[in-house]
Amino acid sequence: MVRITEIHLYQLDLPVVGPAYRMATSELTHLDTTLVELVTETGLSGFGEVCPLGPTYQPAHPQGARVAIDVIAPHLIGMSALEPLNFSRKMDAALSGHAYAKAALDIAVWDLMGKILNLRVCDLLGGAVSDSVESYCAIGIDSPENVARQIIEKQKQGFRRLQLKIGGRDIEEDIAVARKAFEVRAPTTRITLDANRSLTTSDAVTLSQGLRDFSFVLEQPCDSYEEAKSLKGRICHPVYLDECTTGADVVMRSIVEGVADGFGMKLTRVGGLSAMRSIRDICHSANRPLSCDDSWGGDIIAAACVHIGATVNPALFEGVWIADSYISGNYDKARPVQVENGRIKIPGTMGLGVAPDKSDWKAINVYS
Ligand code: 0XW
Ligand code: MG
Repeated sequence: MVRITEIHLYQLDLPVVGPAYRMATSELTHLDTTLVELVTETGLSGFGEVCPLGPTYQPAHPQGARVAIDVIAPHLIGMSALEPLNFSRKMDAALSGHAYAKAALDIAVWDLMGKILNLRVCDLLGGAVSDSVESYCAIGIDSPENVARQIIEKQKQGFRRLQLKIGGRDIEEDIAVARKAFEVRAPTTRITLDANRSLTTSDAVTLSQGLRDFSFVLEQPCDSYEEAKSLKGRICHPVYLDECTTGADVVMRSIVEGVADGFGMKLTRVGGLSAMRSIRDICHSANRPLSCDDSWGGDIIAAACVHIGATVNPALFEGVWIADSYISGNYDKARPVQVENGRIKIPGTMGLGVAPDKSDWKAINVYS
């Protein structure tokens, strides 16, 4: 058995490169990420990360992640680095809930296990379908002209799936943006309109009926699961759930009740790679498309999304979104996790494949 003997907790500031990242519920210029490093008695390290997307995207915040990790970490010292299920059970026995904080530790144990066994995380999760994954691009709240200009540019860069942020304004403005977008969309481009929970059911119906001649996915139109459920039969577009899918139980319920046609999944929302593997298999069994994303963060969370995304059935895969283009620099300058021609290569040869330079990480605590 290889035991975990130390856990290091770090914080890093991630100012948004370029204009603010604008969604219906927030406009962000700066993010705060939390990183964990699990160290074994043999000196190997596994890394994990969680970076909430500001204080209003989800019920998660950076300070909360670090306090929750502070509660959990001491209970993990001495645990095997090769038993992610027992590792998760120990976390749940130490603190109820707080999946987003536990996710960083869960991702780190998968990274560590891969390094010990000399296997990539995607191989530990069942095997990759190819050596890279498709990415998609999110275009923030903006005018019809600016959105159209960005769509043309992103299509040239090789993106085949584009997510347009809507909401937080008059629904007729969203309809105008969408109409302009459909004018410049290439035939092979798939469009998702992502409201990030901001629409009323009335506005969601108005949007769908007003754009009934266009094909697109409507992602997380309203805040709650019940509001999404009430849209059944009243809108004419497929609905993907994102923010309200807090775990495999909600994913299963939304499939059985016919509420979700697919999912925009976030690893840290559901607890990390262990939970995401279960959700992947539920979606496979129910033939539901899903993306493998996270809210924000650097190479470590990006690599985790790529590794699980690489194992998803390509017929159901909606891509991996990463924040790389909004972050200055990479944790691993030799092997950055980046989008090229609309795709992201699976990093490295073992674990997550990221060897971070920790020189500018602020150490918060060491547990041993
Ligand atoms: C497009 N994302 C994956 C990036 C931001 O974190 C928001 C999120 C979404 O789909 O809501
Ligand atoms: Mg979304």
